Amino acid sequence: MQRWPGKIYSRLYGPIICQLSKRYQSTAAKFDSSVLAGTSTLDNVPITTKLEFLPSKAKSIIPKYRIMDTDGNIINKNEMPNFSDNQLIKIYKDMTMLETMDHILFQSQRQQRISFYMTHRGEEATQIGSAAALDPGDLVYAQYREAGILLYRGYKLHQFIDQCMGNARGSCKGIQMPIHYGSKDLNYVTISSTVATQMPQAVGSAYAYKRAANEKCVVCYFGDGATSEGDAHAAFNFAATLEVPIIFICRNNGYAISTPSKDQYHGDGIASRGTGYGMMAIRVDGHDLFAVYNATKAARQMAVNENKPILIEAMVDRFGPHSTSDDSSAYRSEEKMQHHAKIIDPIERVRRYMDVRGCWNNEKEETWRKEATDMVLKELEQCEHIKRAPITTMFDNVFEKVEPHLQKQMHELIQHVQQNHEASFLTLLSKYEQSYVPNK
Ligand SMILES: Cc1ncc(C[n+]2csc(CCOP(=O)(O)OP(=O)(O)O)c2C)c(N)n1
Ligand SMILES: [Mg+2]
Repeated sequence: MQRWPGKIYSRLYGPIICQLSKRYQSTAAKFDSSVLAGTSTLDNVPITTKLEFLPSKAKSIIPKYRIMDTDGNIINKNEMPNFSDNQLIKIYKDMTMLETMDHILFQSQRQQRISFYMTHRGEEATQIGSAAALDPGDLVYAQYREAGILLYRGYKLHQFIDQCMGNARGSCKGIQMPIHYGSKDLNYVTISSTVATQMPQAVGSAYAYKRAANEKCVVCYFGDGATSEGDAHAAFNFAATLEVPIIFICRNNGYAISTPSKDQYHGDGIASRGTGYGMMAIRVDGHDLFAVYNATKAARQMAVNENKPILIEAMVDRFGPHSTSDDSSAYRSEEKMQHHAKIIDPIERVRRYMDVRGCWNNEKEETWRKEATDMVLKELEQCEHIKRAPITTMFDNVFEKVEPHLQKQMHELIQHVQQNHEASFLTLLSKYEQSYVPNK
């Protein structure tokens, strides 16, 4: 039975549709009726006389796409990307450099040289594999556990360490917590660790890219935990309805800090949500460098050529704790995790493949590992000698200029500093550029 006779329907909705389509035309997002094929509308829903609810679970679990097994053997040679030896070596060096940097910076937090850190161990293939498939001009919005993309794009070791130390050379000048990297030159938006806020922002940028028709896309990384935030829903829905060139890459590592994914969702993970929003989706083995690369490459092509949002769910394991503030042994068996990690290690897998291919060997491995450690340790020591930005830096960049009420606060702060003569305070002050030496 048709609810609204055609005439009434068009009298009621005609002007609205007309206005909407005018608005669409005025914003470059031309209305295309084929977009709605497979989308239910008031007119096209078929009738059934059978009282039947859709099941809460799909009949089968979505498989994960993999082309390299855990021993580094290529199980589908037709799908193997065509990397040169040099490309592979660059990728492998970036994966292992990330591991080295993680190890040393994690330890340096324990030595109180930096205040906080998050490691990427276990997730290297998802990051470097996707980064390798993107164009350097594609805009990245990351969550916080994605330094591998910056490393692949050429962010320098001292830039990571300066930011973590919060020194005057760091991109945030000590105003942000460690690991909140950002680089305009490398098209990597500064991290905001308020979970999922990057997601709707990324869609906004993707809409701007669509309007600019610049043949680039936006790539938005997030964790499984982030998808429980309202912002994730807003982002997915706007991306699908506005048809924007964006790749959503979910790193599903099974935990949001200590909360396991069974407390985050009861459906088939994140990939299953694609269809609900009208987005293409794929689940990949996030420990398989080549599978992640292929999925991202294909997603990029669709995003850029067809203005489509694509969802990739990478199944990964976070080998270490959530951050230096976490003790993961409190909620999972570390023994089991480390045993599992040995089997699925994404770095070992690439290394085994390269050994067989003949472009890597034990000798090269030993030399490179030593070189990588020396490079990080040397930079760490040098970065430590750089002073912190003046304390008044905290008032910069809050507004376009330092507003009168902030100027007042700034003068009060300087006065306070100049009146404090305690020895421990003076030692602390000496670590800052322009220390506002106390008045005698
Ligand atoms: C809005 C908000 N709520 C809570 C937090 C605290 N928090 C920081 S990370 C995190 C877990 C996020 O988990 P997930 O998205 O799966 O990323 P993962 O750490 O596993 O990479 C939480 C709850 C936050 N930063 N922001
Ligand atoms: Mg997680």
